Amino acid sequence: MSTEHRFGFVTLLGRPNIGKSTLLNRLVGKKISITSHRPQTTRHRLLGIRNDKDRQIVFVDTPGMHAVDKKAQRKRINQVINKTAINSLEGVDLVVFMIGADGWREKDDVPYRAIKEAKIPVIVVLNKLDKLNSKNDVLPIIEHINERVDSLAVVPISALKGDNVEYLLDVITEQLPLERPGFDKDQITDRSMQFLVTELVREQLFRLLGEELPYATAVELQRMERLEDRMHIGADIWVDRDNHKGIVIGKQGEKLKKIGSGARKQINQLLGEKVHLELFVKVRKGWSDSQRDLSLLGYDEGF
Ligand SMILES: Nc1nc2c(ncn2[C@@H]2O[C@H](COP(=O)(O)OP(=O)(O)OP(=O)(O)O)[C@@H](O)[C@H]2O)c(=O)[nH]1
Ligand SMILES: [Mg+2]
Repeated sequence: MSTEHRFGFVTLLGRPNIGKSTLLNRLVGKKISITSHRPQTTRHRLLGIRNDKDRQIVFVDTPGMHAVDKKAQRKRINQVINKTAINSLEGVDLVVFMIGADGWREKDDVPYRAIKEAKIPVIVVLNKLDKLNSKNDVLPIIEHINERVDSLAVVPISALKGDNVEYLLDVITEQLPLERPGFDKDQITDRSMQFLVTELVREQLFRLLGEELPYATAVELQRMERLEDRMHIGADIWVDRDNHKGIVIGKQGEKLKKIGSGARKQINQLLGEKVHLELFVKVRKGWSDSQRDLSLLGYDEGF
């Protein structure tokens, strides 16, 4: 192993929906974190490991940090989500603070406060550069951010299209210590296939269900086993109320079929083989406020 090898931990932090998980997948080169057009898609801390010959960078995806109003605060899951994000700043070498390429929003104050308190070196990433009419529009924004945030660099990118992501990787690498890899070089995440499978089902719920319903759902894996030549997967979709069940299933089961086929495609890709997937909808009242249920779903690790 060359002595020039760099290794370190880098947390991705920012408000919900800014593109943290999209960037994580882009950096790792494989889809391991779910994404959707809705805020608060990510609920767990998840590691994505970028491996190259002379560097290993462990990226930490986090739930979007947000101000929780009094009503939402009552739900234990909302407290857990923000806390998970804050805890992900502990012991890392660097934080990538993500904001929009169109400039600072009030909502960026919440993650920024946590970053300042943590006293970790910061790189600011201005994401969704592709949404600007002209890339030059980002120049005054960079200037503004430079005045506002004490950071090592401000890097505009498009996580979705991949623009400038290789450059970002180089800027990050320079800041990491000269150290040998901390993980096997073929490892890309700390999460099990079982976990990733349940997340891919949850991704479809976030993409296909309307309004508040995705926030009232969770997914629990029931089985994942090879029978003859096929991987058979069974999972329960938890809903909070009786009337949610019918909505998730849809008229003549149409909605659930769509959720199932969307998830199956993604799982096929993840596992590199065709799987058999069965989904059941179960009413589990009050799960998002129950310590026991949240623990079962793994939402309280890292406390
Ligand atoms: N146009 C454009 N859209 C993007 C870009 N990056 C992410 N998105 C979109 O923004 C939405 C949110 O992306 P996510 O990666 O799920 O955002 P997140 O920050 O992980 O969100 P939470 O997990 O809810 O905190 C998705 O619809 C993405 O496709 C980008 O560079 N350009
Ligand atoms: Mg996310």
